[in-house]
Amino acid sequence: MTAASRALSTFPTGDAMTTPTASSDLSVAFQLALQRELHVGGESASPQALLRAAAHACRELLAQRWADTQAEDARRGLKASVRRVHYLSMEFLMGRALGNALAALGLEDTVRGAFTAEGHTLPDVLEREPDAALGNGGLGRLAACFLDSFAELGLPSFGYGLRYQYGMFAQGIQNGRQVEAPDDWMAQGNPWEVMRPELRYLVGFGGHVEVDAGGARRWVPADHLVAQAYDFIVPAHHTQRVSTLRQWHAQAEAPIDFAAFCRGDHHAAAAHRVAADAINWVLYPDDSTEAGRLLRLKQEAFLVSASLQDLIARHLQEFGTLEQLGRANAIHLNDTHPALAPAELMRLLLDEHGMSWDQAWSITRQAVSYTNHTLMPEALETWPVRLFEALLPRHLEIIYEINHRFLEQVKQQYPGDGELVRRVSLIDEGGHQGNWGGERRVRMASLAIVASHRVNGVAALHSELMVQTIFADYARLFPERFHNVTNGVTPRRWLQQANPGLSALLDRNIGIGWRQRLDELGRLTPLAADPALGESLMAVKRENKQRLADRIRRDLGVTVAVDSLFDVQIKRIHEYKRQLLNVLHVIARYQAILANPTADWVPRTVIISGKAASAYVMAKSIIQLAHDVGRVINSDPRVGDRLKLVFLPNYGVSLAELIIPAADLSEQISTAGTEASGTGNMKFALNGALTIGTWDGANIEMAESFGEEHMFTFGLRTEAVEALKQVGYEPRHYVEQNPQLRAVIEAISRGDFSQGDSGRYRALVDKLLNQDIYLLMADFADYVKAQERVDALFRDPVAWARCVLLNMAGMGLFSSDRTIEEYVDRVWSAKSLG
Ligand code: 4GP
Repeated sequence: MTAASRALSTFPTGDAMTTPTASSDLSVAFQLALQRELHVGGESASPQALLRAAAHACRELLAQRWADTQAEDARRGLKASVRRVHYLSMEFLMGRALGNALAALGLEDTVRGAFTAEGHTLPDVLEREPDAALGNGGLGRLAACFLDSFAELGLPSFGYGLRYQYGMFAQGIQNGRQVEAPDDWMAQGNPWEVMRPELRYLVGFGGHVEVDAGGARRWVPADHLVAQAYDFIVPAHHTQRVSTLRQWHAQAEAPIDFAAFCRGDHHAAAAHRVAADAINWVLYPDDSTEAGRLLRLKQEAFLVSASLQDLIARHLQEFGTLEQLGRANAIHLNDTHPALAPAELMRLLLDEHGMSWDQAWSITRQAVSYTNHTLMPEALETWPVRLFEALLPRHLEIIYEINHRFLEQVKQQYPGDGELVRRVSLIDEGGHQGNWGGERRVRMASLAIVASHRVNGVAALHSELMVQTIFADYARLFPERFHNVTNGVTPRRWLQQANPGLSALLDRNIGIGWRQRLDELGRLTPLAADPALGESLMAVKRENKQRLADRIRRDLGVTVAVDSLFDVQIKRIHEYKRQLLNVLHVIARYQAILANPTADWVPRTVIISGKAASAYVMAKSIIQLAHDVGRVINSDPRVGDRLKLVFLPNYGVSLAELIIPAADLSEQISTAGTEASGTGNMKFALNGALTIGTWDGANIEMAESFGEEHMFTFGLRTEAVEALKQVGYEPRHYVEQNPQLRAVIEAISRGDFSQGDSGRYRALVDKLLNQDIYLLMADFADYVKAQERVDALFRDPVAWARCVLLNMAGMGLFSSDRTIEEYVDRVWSAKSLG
């Protein structure tokens, strides 16, 4: 039995639930909703009206499933071997919902027919739905995949997040430069969410701590906000179960100051309301200002407090007392953003529910677990003690007490090691100069580790490096706490929904079992050498490429050759992910084509997409360079179809759903040891792209699964990267030694791609020549060689298709269902509590 099928038999399946005749129910609900929409909106059914009608209709059906799921989970109570999981995340990158809901409910055909009757196609309507882009990148999308697997596996669970009014910014391009605009994704409302008027909690901020006669401490906040719950329901595809994303919306306790209003001071009357709204305005307020930092900490505290109050209320309702809270509930921190949770849980248990410290701490440690998603040191959040004093004074006291008790243990275990104590303390005592002017700060990752019973990384290499580097001291203190759970992606969205052509091909050749148990893709192995299957596979790929080519022509006015090799890199723009290395290769290829135009070039279309953080100057410069280089190459008649470089703006989930099925080559080229896992790498391989990649993140486990000989690996490995840095890395040396690389750098410096403006990329080139901390210069030559191997294989379509099939055959492991199974086993199960 596979992991996933075992899970399906362990967890509730929803079999006992009433099974509505979904199609006819939906049809009726849809017609009613449509009539309502038409009545409101005028005579003809616009795609938007159809979208709203279908969403409302699905929501009705899902609401019934939600109620059944909750009732089933509540009945199970403590008898369950699986605890209810509360997944706290500041980001959920959900994307569009309608396509997924229709597929899960089995209603695509019904709705397609209804839309056709109104004169519109299903894809046309689906296209109108805005992405719910309430996340930044990998960890937010992972959280969305997890909600899907929670539902599919029937895991009792809640995802908890914030209901941001504006998601990640909308990226526009002007003269090759990124410009940011608000992403007003709810401008037309959000037909999916269900407001829960009965679920409202007060969250305090500021104020002071009082001590009563008995010595008990109590927080008296200066202000309160009301947290209002909105639910988004995520359906399973093969059972009646659903999972829930509960998002908190902040409201002022008194929406207006009526006295001020009557005085005519409308500004003052609305001040509370504006302060409350700020919590929900945007994901990641710019933290370059004090006000921005304060708002971010407030958002984190708000998410944590509302979620834990909700959990406690539910637990009390089901169990009557709190003693078993830690055994019955897992509280998972998706990175450090919700790392205040242990302090808030302690506060609630101590101050609001009168528990002793020891009991509260034991419950907290049982409940809490934490995933780290990056080794980038700048991502390890710390907050000035000063901000805590102003905003969360009681939490700060609790953190001090946790720290005191923890450091006492450390001193006992390692007497006399003051350096260790300083390093592991939850408080950075400051004193050293740095970005923060040396002030005392709370280390959120340290709090998360000390308060958790499990800490995990997201791929084997990352988990290993995590305990060897950033968390080495803690791993020495608590070796049993650290584990690995390699990421996965949901095959529902990323194969079934994004690639119906390939899904149908798989159904015909290996049956439909893979849709529930992805490891059935292994059945492709013996079929991989079948040229007829290879041909059908490439025919599906060609259709997907055509769709993307049409989109590129529509959006960018660039015509790309469908039979060229589609070489794709889509992800956040970051120096460590090395989009720049990709662009350098494109320039080298361009120069080589010009030097040798009659050679037998494999035509290539290089496609890049991704957003740069608004304050990240170098990342924005890389975007501009990609545009400059693309403009020159794409309009050079000497090159023609042999090479194109396009940058698709406004990367997001739905754009990825279009691009990934069309890729031949997946670029996963981070410096070894920097990409925690990657999940795009998995989506590409699942959709029949080969990978050119470094020995980094989950690339390694993918290569091990389908054979390293079936991946184009290149570059220094982690130990070699470290060794090179140790001996003193000199990027210039590589440029001097390699005429091809020198020519590329010189062309950029001369202004060949910037209309002679030789200053435009001076900072970028200087950084490459003098620092190059991500070792692009060192890896360039090997990267170019790997690209030549790509060309060679692409020239042989039969061999290429065979390799693609073998890649897919090895991708069964990388389902988020398997990942969640492992979380249950290693992190969330009652068993993990010992
Ligand atoms: C990302 C990592 O960069 C990526 O490698 C990983 O696959 C993903 O998390 C999910 O684990 N990290 C972030 C972040 O998104 O904000 O640190």
